[in-house]
Amino acid sequence: MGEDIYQSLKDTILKYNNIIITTHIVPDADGLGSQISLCMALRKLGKNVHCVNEEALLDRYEYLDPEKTILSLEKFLKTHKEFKTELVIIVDTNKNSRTGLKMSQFISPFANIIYIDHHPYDRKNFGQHFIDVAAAATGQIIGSLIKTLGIPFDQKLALPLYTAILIDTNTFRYPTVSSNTHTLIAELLETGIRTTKAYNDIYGAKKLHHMHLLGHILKNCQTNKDNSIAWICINKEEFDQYKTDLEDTHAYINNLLVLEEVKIACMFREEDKRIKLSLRSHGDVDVGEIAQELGGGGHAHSAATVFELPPGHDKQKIIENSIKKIEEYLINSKN
Ligand SMILES: [Mn+2]
Repeated sequence: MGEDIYQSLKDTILKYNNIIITTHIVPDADGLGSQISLCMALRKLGKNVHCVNEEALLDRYEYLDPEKTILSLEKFLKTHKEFKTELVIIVDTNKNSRTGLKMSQFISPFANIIYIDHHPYDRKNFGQHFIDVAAAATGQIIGSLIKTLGIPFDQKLALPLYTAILIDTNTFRYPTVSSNTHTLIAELLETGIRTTKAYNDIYGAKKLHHMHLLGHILKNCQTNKDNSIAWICINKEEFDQYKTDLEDTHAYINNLLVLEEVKIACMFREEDKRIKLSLRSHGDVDVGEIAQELGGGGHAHSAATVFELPPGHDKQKIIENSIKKIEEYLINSKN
């Protein structure tokens, strides 16, 4: 994505005053950091901006949002009845439906909706979509946009973006990390944010139940015959039993990539009436392609798909079938 696209993104945004920024459901630090930083930046330009999400911000992310930019949809509708939305910006996803059931219904009627994202996109409706698949994180795109808007970084703008990139690159270890990523990181660090604190605030603030569930899940990790595929599963009952939440388990899958022979890491996570399959690789096997074959999508190193789970459906069968298909993909890609 060239500079001209940042310019047209800037031109688009500057046309409107009343703006809502949202992101995908169960948002990670990339979605949240991107919307928080963009919101604070646009407020510096005098825009009337709010971040509105399907759910309220989890306590553990509050430090990224010093101006309390994020409101749940429910709260927003109660407290901003008169807000005349002119533009909706959706970050870190390219599908309206991913913003959540209530949120996508709320957004759909608005005339001006744009997407800022780094996930591969099939280019239908292109024009409203500002996609840079080369960016390591949506936070990197937002950083470039803020620079294009001519707004200098300060610590409040920098910390959410730094954290977004940290999380989405699994601490700078994915193939999407480029010199552009590090150039931006250098500019963010020049504001004085501290790397150790930023790291510990996001990775080092887990609760004991997070550790216990992780131990339980990793203990039951399985691999196929030649150890090229490793997978873990989290059932709904386990979330309740360990008093943890979906979002807290995002990074569990990364632990599988330390296995010596592993090419593809999989995590099957039971959500409300569905199973989310997340896929990771070191980048040499394109898990985005596998996810696409299974009805989802994503990057070469990080992708996902979702299986609906009608009542009485066999979870184990979904897992077995998926592993079989992934194995077939690996065999075929060798030929
Ligand atoms: Mn992202």
